[in-house]
Amino acid sequence: MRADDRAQDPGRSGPGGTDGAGAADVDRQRGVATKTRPKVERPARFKVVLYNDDYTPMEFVVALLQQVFSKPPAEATQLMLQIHHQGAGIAGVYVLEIAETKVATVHRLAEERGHPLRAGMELE
Ligand code: TYC
Repeated sequence: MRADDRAQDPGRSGPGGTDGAGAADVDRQRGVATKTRPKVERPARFKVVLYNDDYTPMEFVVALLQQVFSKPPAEATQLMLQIHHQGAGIAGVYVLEIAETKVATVHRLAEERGHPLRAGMELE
């Protein structure tokens, strides 16, 4: 699109667009131009926390961080060691339903193998 087309482009949206939200509204009774801001709320996000324990094998945690949290191998190893040394670490940040599913998946995979690995969620 050319720069001089942009001002009249009916396709754009969002603040200042032509979809009503954020457009200047005229209060005809008082003749006062007012502006309505659209209220767009971001969904809450949750940190999925992995806790250290003395029994879950390091290799299991590294594999889980790759498979469940999509960490590249080197990052998964680093994060596992950080959890091992510091007691806990953030495996990822997600919206509620995804975070809940990640926690449940960690617990299911750990239980299937007889490991005591625990995960939890914290509001970001
Ligand atoms: N501390 C475990 C061990 O020495 C390894 C481990 C790391 C366990 C991270 C859990 O979230 C964890 N085998």
